Amino acid sequence: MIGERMQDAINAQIKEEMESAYLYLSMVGYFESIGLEGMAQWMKAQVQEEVAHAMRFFDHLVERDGRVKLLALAEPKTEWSSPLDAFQAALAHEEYITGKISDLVTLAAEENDHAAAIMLQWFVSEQVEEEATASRIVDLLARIGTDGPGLVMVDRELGARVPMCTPAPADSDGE
Ligand code: OFO
Repeated sequence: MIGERMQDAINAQIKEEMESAYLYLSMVGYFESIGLEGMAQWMKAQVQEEVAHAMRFFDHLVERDGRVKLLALAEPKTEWSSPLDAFQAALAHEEYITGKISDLVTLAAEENDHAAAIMLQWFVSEQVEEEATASRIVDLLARIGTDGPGLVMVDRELGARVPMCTPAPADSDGE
């Protein structure tokens, strides 16, 4: 059975992960609106990843007889001044999430919650990757500036990202 402090903190983290998904989904809309479909595709895959992160926390609570309590999500921003501005916001958001994971690790130690500590190790490594990926894209976009062909190239590269899972096509008999 999970302790109450950790249960509340994990419920709060489920909200953080879902807000990450919501923010990135808003960025999908932004990239679609300016015709950068590769970046939109990349962000769609990121949305799936964030929902999967929320589900890891959700499942951890359920497995340990905790109670899931979903909290209201904040409305995300909808406009950015450029693709670089959007990816800089994504990087800043990942840095913020890294801080949240770090707080959870500290709490797990305080509470002597070894199960949570082990589960959180995956997130510690994942955040290193999340920040590195966003940072690499920010660097690329900063280097090309507003150069049209460069932007098209980066858009094409990001569009090659494979989503975690693709929904099965609807049955032809309508089921
Ligand atoms: Fe869940 O890692 Fe991004 O936010």
